[in-house]
Amino acid sequence: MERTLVILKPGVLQRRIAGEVLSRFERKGLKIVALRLRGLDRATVEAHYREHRGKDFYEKLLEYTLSGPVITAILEGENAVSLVRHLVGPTDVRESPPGTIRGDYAARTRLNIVHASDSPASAEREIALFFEPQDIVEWRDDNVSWY
Ligand code: FUP
Repeated sequence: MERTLVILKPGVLQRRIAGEVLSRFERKGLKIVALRLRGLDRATVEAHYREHRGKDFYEKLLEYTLSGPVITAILEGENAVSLVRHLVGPTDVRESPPGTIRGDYAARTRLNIVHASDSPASAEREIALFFEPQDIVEWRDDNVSWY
């Protein structure tokens, strides 16, 4: 089963919408297999966003991501990476349709409230960056065939 990493960025806790955002992933049928509330350190965020180093929005992106606690989660399911990206919506909030998380909750791209891995390879790298193997809880669905 595929896994993906999501980060509910500081605005989510500030706005008290963590439950609502997590609920969207759960309602779709994605399974939470790791979940943690924490502040991130700069080195981890720099490693996470290394592809954006040097871009004009980079420092502001780091500043926002480090501005308060976040929730990191690993979600599991068939095609979890692309399912979660669809629920999250496009990076540019002007393009994010209503019904997506960014479409419904984010008015600025820099503050687009959630991160979700963009490929299975990124998911693997990001999961290893934010979680230890023992943080992941494997659990079975009993008699639930629609997920
Ligand atoms: P995504 O994978 O959708 O999170 O998008 P990117 O990895 O391209 O961007 C990471 C973060 O950089 C976004 F969540 C917000 C920020 N960003 C900007 O602030 N401006 C941009 O033009 C592009 C991204």
